[in-house]
Amino acid sequence: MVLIEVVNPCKPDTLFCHYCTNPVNERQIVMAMSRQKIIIDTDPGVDDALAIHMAFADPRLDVVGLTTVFGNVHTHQATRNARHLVEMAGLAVPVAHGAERPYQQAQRDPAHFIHGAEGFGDLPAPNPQLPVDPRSAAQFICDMADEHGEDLLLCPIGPLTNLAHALDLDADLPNKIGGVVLMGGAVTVPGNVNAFAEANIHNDPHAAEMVFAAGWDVRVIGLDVTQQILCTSQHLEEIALGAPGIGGFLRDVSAFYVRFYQDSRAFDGCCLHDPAALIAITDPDWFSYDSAPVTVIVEGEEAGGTQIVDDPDRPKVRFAVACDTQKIRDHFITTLKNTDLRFSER
Ligand SMILES: [Ca+2]
Repeated sequence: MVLIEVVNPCKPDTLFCHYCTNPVNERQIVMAMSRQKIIIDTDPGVDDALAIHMAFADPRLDVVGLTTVFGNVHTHQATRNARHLVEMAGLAVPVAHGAERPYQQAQRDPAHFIHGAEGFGDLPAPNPQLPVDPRSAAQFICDMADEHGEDLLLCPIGPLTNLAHALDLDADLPNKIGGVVLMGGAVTVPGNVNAFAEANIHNDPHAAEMVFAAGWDVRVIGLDVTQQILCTSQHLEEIALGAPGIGGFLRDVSAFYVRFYQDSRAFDGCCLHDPAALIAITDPDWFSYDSAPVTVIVEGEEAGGTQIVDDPDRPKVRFAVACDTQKIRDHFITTLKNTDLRFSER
C-alpha cells in the first residue's frame, strides 16, 4: 500500500493518497507505515474473544492468522469460535486448526466452568461459514515465518502445543521470526490452577518447556502482571454502549466469565489476561521485565510451574514483572468502544 505521498499545500496537516488525492485518515496512515504482523494462537474462550477483537480493532496490528488449540474449550470449538470472531469483524483472516491434545501428557478437561459450554459464556454455539485453512496450525506458523520473517511475531494466548509442533517442523523457526509474546506462566507469583501453575502452561507443560528453551526472543506476560489488570462489569457496559455490535457481543459473552469472578473472588469484573499480551506488543513501554532463564516443571504436583533457573547454557526469556494497569485498561476500553467504527471502515 502506498499512501501519504502528497501533502496539501493549502492545508499542510492533511495528507492525501498518492494515486487518487482523496484525504487519508489516521488509520490509513498507520496502515501505510508499519503494522506489526502477528499470529494469535488461541483457545477462544472469553478473554481470547476480548483480545482478538481488540487486536482486529487496533490499526497498528496486522493479524495474518489465527491458529487454534484446546484449553478453554476443545480444539474443534476453538476453531469454530475463532472463525466466528473473524467473520463478525468483517475480515478474511485465515484460521488454521491446531493440536487437539497436549504434546505429551494426558488431556485435561476444558475450562467450561469459566468460559461456558461452547466457549462464549451463555451464548449458544455459533455457526460460521468462513472456511478453515487447509494447513495445520503448526504448518501455517512455519509458512508465515517463511513469508514474513522477522516482521512476524507469534502471540500465543493458550497452551503452547502448536508452537512446539512448529519447532518440530522447522528447527530454524526461532531464527526466522521476530519473537514470541505469550500469555502464560506465573514466574514470581502463585499459579491460578494451583499454587504452582498458570492454566495455559499447566495444560501443556512439555510444549511450554520446548518454547522457553528454543532460544527465540520470548516475552512472558504472566499472572505476575495480568491478574493486576482488571476490567469491571461497568467497563464492559461502556464498551457495549460505544460499540453495540461487537462490543455488545463481548459484553454478553463476558457475563458468564464475570460470574466466575463474582463467585470465586467476589469481584464484579474480570482480569484482562489475554488482552494484556496483545497490548504488550502494541505498547511495550507500559510493561517492565526481568530477564532470566525460565524452566517449566513437566511432572509431579508442581507440573506447569515456571521457575527461574541458574543455568548459563539456557537462553534467557523476558518476563513481565510490572505494568501500567491504568493505561492498559484504558487502552482496552477505548479500542473496543471504537470497534464498530473500525468495522464500518472496512
Ligand atoms: Ca486463551
